Amino acid sequence: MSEIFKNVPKVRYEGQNSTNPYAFKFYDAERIIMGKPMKEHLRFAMAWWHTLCFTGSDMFGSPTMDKSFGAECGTMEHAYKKVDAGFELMDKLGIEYFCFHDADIVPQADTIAETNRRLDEITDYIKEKMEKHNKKLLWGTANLFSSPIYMNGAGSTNSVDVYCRAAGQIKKALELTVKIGGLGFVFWGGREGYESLWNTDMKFEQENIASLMRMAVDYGRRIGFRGDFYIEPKAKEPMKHQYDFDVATSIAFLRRYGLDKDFKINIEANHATLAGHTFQHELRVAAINGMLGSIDANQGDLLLGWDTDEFPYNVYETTACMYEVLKAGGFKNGGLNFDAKTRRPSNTYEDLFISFILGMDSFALGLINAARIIEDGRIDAFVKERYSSFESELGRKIREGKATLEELAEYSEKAVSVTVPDSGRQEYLLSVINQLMLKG
Ligand code: XUL
Ligand code: CO
Repeated sequence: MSEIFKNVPKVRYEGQNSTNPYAFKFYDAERIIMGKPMKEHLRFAMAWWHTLCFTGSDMFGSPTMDKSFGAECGTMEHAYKKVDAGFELMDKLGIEYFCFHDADIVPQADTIAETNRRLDEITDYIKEKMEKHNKKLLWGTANLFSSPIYMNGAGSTNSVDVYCRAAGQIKKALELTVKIGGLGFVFWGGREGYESLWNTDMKFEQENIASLMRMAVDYGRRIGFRGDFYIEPKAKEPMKHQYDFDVATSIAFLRRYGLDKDFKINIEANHATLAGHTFQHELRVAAINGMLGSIDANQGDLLLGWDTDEFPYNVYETTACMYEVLKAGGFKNGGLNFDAKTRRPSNTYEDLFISFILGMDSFALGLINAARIIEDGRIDAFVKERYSSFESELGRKIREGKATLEELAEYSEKAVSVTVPDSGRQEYLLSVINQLMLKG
């Protein structure tokens, strides 16, 4: 099979002083950090859609990138070429996982039967390549947002026919995920929301979404899917308001409908900022609820109110992210999926590789920094000390849920005086983080 990215060599770790654009400066796959190789902490994944399908078109302009890989777009030959390109890219970058939507991997046919046949055919080929190249599927998903039939949503649609079509697509995507040993299955509710409450029955729609997820879990478990289901929260875009607004909202939804044992959360950095949260906030909310599943690694632009899906370069953000991941005990089935695309004017294959190198190095640095912050211990010690007044007998009683309001009031009345709590010392802590992250 002929090489597609001829100008790009195998990318290797060369260290911080390398000036080779096709080398990792920080990502050293086998380097041990807190007892585990970097690659096992980070579990990088390639997103099929942005990497192999996205051609740079936007609301105002046509494609700027060639993703034909030498075949005519919209043909099965093209679908095969995308597989070849994807595996070459993963090999050259040392990426072991990938993620896909059903619609990413084959052109849609006129009938469902033919589309499904094409999906079977291409996943035979993908499976063969996975075995040969030692790659794994981090998660699969069904695209329930691009087709016009989903304009009012999939699980939240007002049309029972559309709802059944969505069910059929989920069924097939689950079967494909199981066929190639996927570790996860994502629900991103791109159209599960509303444009106007004046035409919307919110309760009805949310119950239907939950039923669809319940049916997916039942079927998935029946056909041998042992991985995690994920909700990927997003506040808005394309809909004005999306039901899976943020991590807290999604967890409340999962618990309300009894789905929280099968689902975890797939947190995307840019979605966090669209919800008005930091990435770290979303990770923390998931972690403290035991729901931190997987991550869509990208970065938004805070000056823009939409989903720019940039390759991450903000090392403060990647450090905070990896700190949360390490503190939560690392990934189990999840990983870091680059749900990221090169900017429209960065339109060459070379830009594509360099973008991945940027993202992988940024997360490698984040991991190194996070481990250093944990090993240094000052931050953790400070936080522990900050709450130490609750180590008293009364404090412990409160934490164990054994105290009453009356006894606390009585204690308070007897206490000599209540003083202002100790300083939060935020600036000091930030200077510790700078000191650990940025060596002069
Ligand atoms: C859209 C988005 C999706 C999901 C999968 O913002 O993040 O690509 O990750 O459907
Ligand atoms: Co995403």
